[in-house]
Amino acid sequence: MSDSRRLFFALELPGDIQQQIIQWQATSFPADVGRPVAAANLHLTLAFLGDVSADKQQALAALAGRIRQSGFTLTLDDAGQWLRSQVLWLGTRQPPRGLLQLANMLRAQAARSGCYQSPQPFHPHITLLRNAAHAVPIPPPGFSWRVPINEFALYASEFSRGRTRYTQLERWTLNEQ
Ligand code: 3AM
Repeated sequence: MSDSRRLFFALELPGDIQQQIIQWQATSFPADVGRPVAAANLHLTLAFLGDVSADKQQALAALAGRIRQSGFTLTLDDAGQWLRSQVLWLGTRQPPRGLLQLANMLRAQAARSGCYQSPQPFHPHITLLRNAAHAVPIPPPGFSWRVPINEFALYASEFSRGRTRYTQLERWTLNEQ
């Protein structure tokens, strides 16, 4: 039996923001536009690791634990659609430096540990709808959620009985001490 799991590093969103995002999504798009991501699964991916063995998971977690940087505020004030990946997303017009620094560090650590990293630049986003194959009008963002980010986490992605579930495995606080 394989001991590898599909892993990724991501930012978790506070529960109240998750609920507000779901509400905005439900009132802004027709129900048949795509498959909504469940509130508890809303996250911002920092680095996708792919299928990772238990040993490599431990090594990557140890590296992540050595990251020293401050928290930051994420302002969610943008939304869009990528037809190629059929994703409708929420994002930020101005990614804070801390977010880019954290994602770059985790992606570099993953690459050095042998996890394939896409050559595509990092586009911070929160996926709201999947299988959104047809272009839909995106209402002008009548929102601007400011989300304080003080930690990041390692997640496992599991697919069973037709559902994807993300399980938080470990988390780290962002502070420079
Ligand atoms: O929810 P988002 O889109 O931010 O798209 C997948 C999801 O991110 C992404 O990893 C997150 C957790 O599943 N993902 C899945 N396969 C991927 C791949 N081969 C991938 N990202 C990059 N390369």
